[in-house]
Amino acid sequence: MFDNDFHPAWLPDTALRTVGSRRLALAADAAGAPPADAAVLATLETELGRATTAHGGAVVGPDDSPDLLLRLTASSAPGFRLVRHDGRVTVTAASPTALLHGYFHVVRLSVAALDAPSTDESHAPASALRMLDHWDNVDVHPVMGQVERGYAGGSVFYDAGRVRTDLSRVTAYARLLAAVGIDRVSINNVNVHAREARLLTDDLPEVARIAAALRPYGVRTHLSVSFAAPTTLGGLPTSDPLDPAVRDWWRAAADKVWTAIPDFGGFVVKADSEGQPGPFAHGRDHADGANMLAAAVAPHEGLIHWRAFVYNHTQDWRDRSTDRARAAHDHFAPLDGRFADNVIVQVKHGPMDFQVREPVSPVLSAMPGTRVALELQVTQEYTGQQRHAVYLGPAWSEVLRWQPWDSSTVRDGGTPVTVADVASGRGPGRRAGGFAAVANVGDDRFWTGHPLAQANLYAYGRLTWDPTLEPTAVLDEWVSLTFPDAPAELRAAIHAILDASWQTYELYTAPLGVGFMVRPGHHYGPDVDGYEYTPWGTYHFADRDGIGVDRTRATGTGYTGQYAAPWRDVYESPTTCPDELLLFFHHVPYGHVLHSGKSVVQHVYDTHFEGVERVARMVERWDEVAHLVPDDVAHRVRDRLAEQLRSAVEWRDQITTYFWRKSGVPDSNGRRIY
Ligand code: GCV
Repeated sequence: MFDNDFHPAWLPDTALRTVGSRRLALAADAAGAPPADAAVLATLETELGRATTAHGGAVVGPDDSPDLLLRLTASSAPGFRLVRHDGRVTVTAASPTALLHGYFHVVRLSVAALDAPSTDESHAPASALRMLDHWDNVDVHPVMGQVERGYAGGSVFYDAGRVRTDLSRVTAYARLLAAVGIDRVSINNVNVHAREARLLTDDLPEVARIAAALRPYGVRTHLSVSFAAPTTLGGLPTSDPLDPAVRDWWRAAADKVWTAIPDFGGFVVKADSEGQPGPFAHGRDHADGANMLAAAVAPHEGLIHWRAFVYNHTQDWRDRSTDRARAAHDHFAPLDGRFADNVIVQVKHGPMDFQVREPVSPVLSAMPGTRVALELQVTQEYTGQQRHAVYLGPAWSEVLRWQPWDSSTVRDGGTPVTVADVASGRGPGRRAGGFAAVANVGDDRFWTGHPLAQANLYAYGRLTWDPTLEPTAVLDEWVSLTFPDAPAELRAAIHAILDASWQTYELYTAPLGVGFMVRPGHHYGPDVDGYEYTPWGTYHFADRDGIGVDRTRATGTGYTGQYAAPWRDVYESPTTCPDELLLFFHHVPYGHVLHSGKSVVQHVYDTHFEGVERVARMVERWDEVAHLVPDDVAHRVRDRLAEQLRSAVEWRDQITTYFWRKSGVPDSNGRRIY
């Protein structure tokens, strides 16, 4: 159901109160600007009018003593500059989109931006590329529904097999994204089914309509394409990337796309992965495939986001030598240096698949001669599906701050290189690949199903703009904007519920980095052996004596060898491996003693009981403050928390029972296990 009476998320009119009560001015000449720039300048005018009309301020001329002046300047600097002097704030930027980001920065800081002491600050994003990938299908897919791994209703773009007639909500979405600095959106599923493939050709005018709805807020459109399109859409006998006719087909297809959408961003490709076509079928490698597409889009300065999520999904579970965790590195690291400059290899943050706890993917540090993007998952596929309150900011922050090398690998300024630096082009190697993430919105009234899941989308934007931000401070920003008059007790309760919610989820689900243990297919709720005898390569190898995957060089799959020092050695030994990743790297007896001093099995019992207790406290905290938010928010959150508690109990009972039955080791605290 399409609810056009949607929640304002972090931009309710009350969030504009401070800015809107002032004298605001825009100094920019739209005459002669390219259409995309002119569209954003028109938006800025609209935004200033909207804020001042609602809150009693005025839009004035640049020379009429405005309190806030937004000025477009000629400069090559990215981002925007904010100067506060003599009680006036001037924001300057070289592009209308950066100026818009600067305006929303002032909205976010409110009084702190307008009424503080004099300052002169420059604000630029860590990377120029901050993208959201929608896994939206045009048609409702018989198994995956309209949005693959979508937990917020239908698509904001499509309905009943076509692009929506009314795209006003897409523009409202772009506004929310602009307020957190996201400026690229890929609008269809990376699993490109027949209906969606046609977006590239027959339905291009419809894609142009979506691009027109996103453009006013400076958001550029990208498309996922099928590598087999020359055959399936073009009728060619092959899609071999080295075939001249295939190259011509893609060149012509790209020309048409950019004719229809001059500011189009580029293509996203999932190739040779989970049944999607790719270069392997033609005896070519992924550099051959990506570079062929790169050549087609290069005349338009387009980008190819080529996903590194390539592994064997038809593995024999009996075969313990094949390790899915190794696959991306095995396929891509040897290709380093061969990708064209406009190819970005997009790498999931962990080697498996967005589990609640994984080590950081070794691919991110293995390709210094390649533009590499970090891929996160905002949609909560494996983290409670937006029925559980799980704030992912802290999880992403850990990944962004992780240092793939020892402290001798430094960036300018001498600080050790982090994953965020690698994605931002500040690591060893060449240019930035930036950030991408799977989106979590749908046509739900609250955008995200669970109203508190809005905070994840907000945090993705803010943390990829500035990866050094503290996730709890980002959450605080979200609360201030979303609930502008939040009393201290509401703010405290939301922090109490969300700050450590990622760790809470980890406590009651798969332990110590072992991953999965979810119900196959939909991936919700516990099913400890659900994936154990399947072809998907996601095993925990529990037997009567122990559990975990031996990924060591000494006796296991050798995966630890894909890391640079010091991690290759830290992970190699159970003595130095961090507890939270122990079962990812090692098969250990149930009695193995963790750094915490507890045995593995007792840790499993204790964490699962504690996890449920924590969720019970989350429910209580919400009940105490629910009267402080609008009724619809109060009820939706209450319903979701009730489901989270039910589900956490189920997880606890299945996991503790499983470990008790396998190991025969009783809980030293004598709690009820079945
Ligand atoms: C779009 C996981 C998900 C799939 C998804 C895939 C991917 O396997 O379960 O639904 O497919 O990741 O990232 O391509």
